[in-house]
Amino acid sequence: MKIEQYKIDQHNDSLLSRHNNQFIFLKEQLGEQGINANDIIKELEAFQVAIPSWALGTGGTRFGRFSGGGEPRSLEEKVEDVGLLHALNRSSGSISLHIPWDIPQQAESIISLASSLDLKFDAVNSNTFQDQKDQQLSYKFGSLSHVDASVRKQAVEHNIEVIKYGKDLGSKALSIWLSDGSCFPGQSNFVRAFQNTLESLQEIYAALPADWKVFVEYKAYEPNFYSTVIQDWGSSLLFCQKLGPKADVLVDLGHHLPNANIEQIVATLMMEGRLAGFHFNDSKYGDDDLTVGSIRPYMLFLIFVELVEGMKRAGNGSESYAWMIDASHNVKDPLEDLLQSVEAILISYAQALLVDRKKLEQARIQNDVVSAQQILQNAFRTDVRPLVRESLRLSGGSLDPIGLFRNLKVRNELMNERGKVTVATGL
Ligand SMILES: [Mn+2]
Repeated sequence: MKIEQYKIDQHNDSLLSRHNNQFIFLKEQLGEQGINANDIIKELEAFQVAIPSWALGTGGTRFGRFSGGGEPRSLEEKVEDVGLLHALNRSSGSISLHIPWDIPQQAESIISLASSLDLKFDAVNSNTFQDQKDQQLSYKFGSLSHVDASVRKQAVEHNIEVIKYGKDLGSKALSIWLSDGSCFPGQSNFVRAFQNTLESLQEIYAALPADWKVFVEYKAYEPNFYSTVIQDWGSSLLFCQKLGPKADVLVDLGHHLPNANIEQIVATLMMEGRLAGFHFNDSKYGDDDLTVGSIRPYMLFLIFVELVEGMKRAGNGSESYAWMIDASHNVKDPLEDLLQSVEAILISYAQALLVDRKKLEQARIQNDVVSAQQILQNAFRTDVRPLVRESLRLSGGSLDPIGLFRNLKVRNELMNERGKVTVATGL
């Protein structure tokens, strides 16, 4: 299924006068504060968030999974789904593949399908957190850190194979999330596990093409419950520093211990020029993988305040980082959930762009704590949705992506095409 541009335009026409009123009102209000709405809209239009191939079907928990209908059954259908999202919001212009769940049989035909939908291939993800059918050695007790060199070798070779698939598709990065660790005290030698992992990563690093990067993602716990080899940003950064300039730290919002100050982590990594990008999601307790901005929107805003600051300091545009949604959908339509997540990201980004940085810096120098808080909260409490809608409209997207998704009965159409009982490959 493909959404025709005229359907988007027709829908926008029906919403346009209401939108214009709201947008013009906000533009004037911002103008009075010396903020040019058009500058912010330009930044929003440029912001692209990758969609992972594993987020297009219903997720699940260890207690079960309640599949919806019309889920993509193949890599082609996953690419088509991301195409639907991108047509609606013009902000989801790339797909991040997971190997071996999404091995492209013919790179050329997948590339041409993707480019017909205006999509690129983002970072490719390796998988050594589960065993595959016909796999020779098991990852039950680890992969890149394993005590047995032959298991490590197998895991290294898998990552190198993933790079090859990514190269064929035009990806520029390998993303590694390592589940290695231990469940019980005494089970693992921390230092040996670190050193084994470093050696394995060095071999993978050596296989990177010249213009590639490797993203090292950390996670505090789960599936291992006592220790994880790459458990926090510090160990991730340590690996990256030892590997070299092509390795950067990937931050996944849900991969921290409760109440971690993630915005400060972001600031530090950007100061060091070692932030690869972000996996967005939200959580209440652990790695809940909920819709972005659904639980802690103020935290997301504070993170964006640091991201904007870091980008400005480095002179980078948003395209210099890898932004991705890493969420799971247990009770929502996956595509509607992803549209909500992208909208939440754009809202937080827009709010962060409103922050008066000169005034904030002044308040800090004067130890004017009240003003500092007020400057941030004034931005956070501004309803920036008209700016986000205007940016979607100007780039050819829908003023109301979820409304149009429902109007066009996209899910019904997908169920007719693919069947009511389908299970997305991979999960
Ligand atoms: Mn992640």
